[in-house]
Amino acid sequence: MRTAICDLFGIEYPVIQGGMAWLGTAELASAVSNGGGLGIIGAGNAPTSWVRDQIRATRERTNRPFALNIMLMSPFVEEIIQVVLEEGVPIVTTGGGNPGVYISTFKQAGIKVMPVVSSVALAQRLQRAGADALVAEGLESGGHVGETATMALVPQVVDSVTIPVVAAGGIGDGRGLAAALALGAQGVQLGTRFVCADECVAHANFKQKLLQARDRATVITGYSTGHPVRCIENRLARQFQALEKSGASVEELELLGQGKLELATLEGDIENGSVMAGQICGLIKEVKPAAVIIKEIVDEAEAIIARLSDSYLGVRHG
Ligand code: TUI
Repeated sequence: MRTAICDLFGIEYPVIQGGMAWLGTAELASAVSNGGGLGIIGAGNAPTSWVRDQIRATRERTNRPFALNIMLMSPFVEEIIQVVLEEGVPIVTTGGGNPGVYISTFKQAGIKVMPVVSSVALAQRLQRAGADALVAEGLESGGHVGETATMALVPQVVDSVTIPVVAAGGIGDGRGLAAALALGAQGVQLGTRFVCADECVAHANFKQKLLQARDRATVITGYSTGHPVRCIENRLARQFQALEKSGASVEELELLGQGKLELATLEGDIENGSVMAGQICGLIKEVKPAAVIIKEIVDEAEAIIARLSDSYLGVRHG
């Protein structure tokens, strides 16, 4: 299964790992890249020293292409860009904001840029600014979310630009990949599914929480802060929602959220921490190696596409 995204990034399969804060480490990114996908180190709010170490550790574990995700709400964005340039990171993805002003810096250094967008307007602006590809992320995804669902967003972004588009949000298996290709995307990005990879450093409690989750396990909190976040409903989410309902200030809400992602992902406090996860969490039944996750997604999508190509679909469904 080759698409324009495979050619653009020099990868085998059009399967990309979301650049998750705390969880997109060298272990996971290199495992995904070694499995034929594109692994992404998630810079999140981490300081530059951590980011530099992860880039070097990824290089020690793989000689295949990998990317770094820059979370644009981080206080360290400018310094992280310097690290990207110094370390010669081949591909950058961005999230949580408009990376327009930084794109020419990356392009001049020969770095490929794939911003995450949740609207047609930003997609068009970033194509004009020189982006090589885009991730169109629907509100089914975990963490920071936009307002449009993947099924509606992807074809509209695809129609509005000429560069390749990767679909994200609500994709957890080969059916999602086949559907994304049907919508005109050239690949998929999955975050939540890769949390339950063997190589992901998420605490066992965090992985277990996702394995137990069902279709309606997640909620969106933080609409009133301007940074809505999808996470598993737990004590923290309910506390956050109650505080929002009472008309709490953005400062108060942000204070409650501080440090809570690390608390859940690494310390394993899945009641008082922020268990960011997408709506596909109910699809995840097993923790397995990243390479197996990728292979199964690709094999399943290929089988579906072959079946859908059958001249009379009814024969298989009788
Ligand atoms: O970035 C994400 N997902 C994230 S970032 C994150 S870290 C975090 N930690 C604590 C609180 C909040 C976040 C967790 N999950 N996804 C990519 C994404 N980016 N989705 C939507 C956007 C986006 C939003 C606004 C992209 C651009 C944008 O631009 C606004 C503008 O200026 O037009």
